[in-house]
Amino acid sequence: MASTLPRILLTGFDPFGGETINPSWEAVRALHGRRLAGHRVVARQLPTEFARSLVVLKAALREVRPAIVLGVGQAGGRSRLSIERVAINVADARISDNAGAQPIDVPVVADGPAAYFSNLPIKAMLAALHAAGLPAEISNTAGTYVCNHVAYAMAHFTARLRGVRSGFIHIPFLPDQAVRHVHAPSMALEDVTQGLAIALRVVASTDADIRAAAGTIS
Ligand code: PCA
Repeated sequence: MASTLPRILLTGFDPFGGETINPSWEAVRALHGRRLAGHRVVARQLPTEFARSLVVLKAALREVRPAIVLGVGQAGGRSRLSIERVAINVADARISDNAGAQPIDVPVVADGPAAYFSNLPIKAMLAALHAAGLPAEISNTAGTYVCNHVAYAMAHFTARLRGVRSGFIHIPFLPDQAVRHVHAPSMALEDVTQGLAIALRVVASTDADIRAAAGTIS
């Protein structure tokens, strides 16, 4: 790679669950090669498959050697850019993945810790998104499908690497997907892409989070 800037590994997924596109891949590929706060963005697509997603992730981590890792995934039905606080050590698939696998109550990493908190400045990211007029939220569950699996693995694989930080953002359907999902909220690709760039700029320019309430009562 020509650039000597520290790198951001930004991942999106291929389509799954009957969709023909995955907005996460559309958004992250739009940022591939971009320079953000002194970092170079490298976008990679992960398969929506429990087993192979981690193989591709591991290879990307080895190749890119990122300082920052941000996973992005589609969360149809969510209305906001959804910054994940935590990833848990369980796979419980409601639908088969793209390879036909449907793990039920299987740990992501045998003998791994129950969960990892994101070590990105999630409240500062949230504040920057809101300041830019983009709907965003802190989410306390990334689900139990391939996204949580990848978010957990990102944290686990990078936990031993000094200075490497990782996190995950779920995004809504795009408008043309929502045409086929009555009542499902959607967000324009330009807004998602801009939101990811804003969030990454915050991550790349600060270690410290801010103190601001963004929890839920239930
Ligand atoms: N969303 C799924 C997996 C791939 C994606 O984009 C999830 O939320 O688990």
